[in-house]
Amino acid sequence: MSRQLLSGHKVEQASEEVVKNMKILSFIHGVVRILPEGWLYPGTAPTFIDRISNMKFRSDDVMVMTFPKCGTTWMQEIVWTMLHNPNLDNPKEDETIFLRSPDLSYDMIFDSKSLGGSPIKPIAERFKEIHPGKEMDNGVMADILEALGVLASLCPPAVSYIGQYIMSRQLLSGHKVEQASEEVVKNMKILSFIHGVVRILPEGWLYPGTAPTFIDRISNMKFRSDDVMVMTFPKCGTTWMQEIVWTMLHNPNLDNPKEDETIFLRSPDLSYDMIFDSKSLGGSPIKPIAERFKEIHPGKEMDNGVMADILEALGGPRVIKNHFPFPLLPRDILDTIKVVYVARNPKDMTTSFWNFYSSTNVHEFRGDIDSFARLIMNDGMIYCPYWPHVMAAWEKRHHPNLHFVFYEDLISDIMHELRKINEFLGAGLSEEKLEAIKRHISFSSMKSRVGTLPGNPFKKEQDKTVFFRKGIVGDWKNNFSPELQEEMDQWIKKNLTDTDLNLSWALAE
Ligand code: PPS
Repeated sequence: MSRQLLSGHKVEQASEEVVKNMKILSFIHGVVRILPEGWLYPGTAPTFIDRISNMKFRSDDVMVMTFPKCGTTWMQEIVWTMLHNPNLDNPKEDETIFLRSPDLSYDMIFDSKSLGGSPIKPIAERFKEIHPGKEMDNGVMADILEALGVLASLCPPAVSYIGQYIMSRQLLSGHKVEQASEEVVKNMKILSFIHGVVRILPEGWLYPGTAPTFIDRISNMKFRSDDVMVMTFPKCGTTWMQEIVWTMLHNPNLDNPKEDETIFLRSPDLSYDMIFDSKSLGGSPIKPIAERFKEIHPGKEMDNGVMADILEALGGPRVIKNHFPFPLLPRDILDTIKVVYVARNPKDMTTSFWNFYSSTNVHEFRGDIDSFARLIMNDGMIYCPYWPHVMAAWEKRHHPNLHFVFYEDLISDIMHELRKINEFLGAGLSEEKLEAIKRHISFSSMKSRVGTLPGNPFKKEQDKTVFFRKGIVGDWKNNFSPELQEEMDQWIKKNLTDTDLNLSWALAE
């Protein structure tokens, strides 16, 4: 096990010898070392340390900080008395100090499981008063502190270590993280996820093992009111829409020299870090990204992801790419930023996705399109499930800050769609400018700029068609067997039953 804390520290399991020598039997979740200093703590500590990193401290907080047995309780009583009991007549002085001056390092030690199912009695009672019925397994101190009037973390993550491995973890969004089964990983036939694969519940999103860190980081991000996010399930027209939005906002006269900069930097991808894991890609992210990161933070390690820093340094309005679905983003994100969601016929998405993953040097899928499509339908491919992704956006389509568009509509009447996007963004572009933009974002024009659009990093050999492959509607017909067409039609129908999303045009005639 190794894990990185929000503080940047590394977590390692303590050696068996260290644990044995310690001769303390109650650390049933193992013992960890936190590096580089080497702090030794019970196995649950990383959860609670990350929770502290997310806490909102107040300007009138006073912390008593000590190495154990150095006078903590004495100093707590001095400070509490001065601030809350100067006349020595506050009836609260009879309350246990555990509640008057709660301990940030309590939860890792008074682990409810190792102490027979419950924290120290007055603490358990206070916790139950605050949250009747809530489990105490995830720690109690954040809630107790919050109820004291100290604003605790936004929505703390919770990790349960069972034995030596992370078996389940809670994201700031409230989602649970589980390791994907060995069978799922084997069937996926992609070798590059060296940090394993996780499922994020309840929807069951399948992502590389580093994803939880980055999803939590997004939960803590400060979005700006002029941010525009392009959100899609992969291969549904993300890059096309990024180029449309970026051009409208930053290059309406088609004379911005920045148009020659790679789209990775002009429109950074929130879901990049989990995929372009620097370790699985030989030690460094895609070159221009690595270079930009080094400019921003000379000497800083890239192991912890690069995107948050690159985004932070970007001037506005930022055009942010993102493949994560709404349920994994901050719940109120549409109150702050604008989102353009692009959906595409899942049959064409599958065709594009399979072609891409069969021919890139990033994540090489070793299998035919039938097996790939079946993985998509059975939620066994990375980024799946597809439907909850689309439906979560579809349900929000009337929100004034969400623009929902189908790839197929972009293909069938691009001017009509450009006008709508122009209005949604408030870009105020003339018809003439939109006509010029239409030419600039055409498939052939974008393909000719493959060097700045995401062509190069993916190539196996010099091949422009890996990314800009066909750019048409209905290519599934050239790739699907009749059986696969039928299976996908049934899958589409089944998933749209009881919804008001009609994709009859996506079915076989
Ligand atoms: S990714 O990797 O998920 O960001 O890919 P994404 O950009 O979503 O999807 C790639 C597909 O979009 C097509 N594309 C376009 N189609 C029409 N017009 C333009 N300008 C355009 N730009 C990109 C691209 O060709 C991929 O689809 P397929 O079907 O594979 O050709």
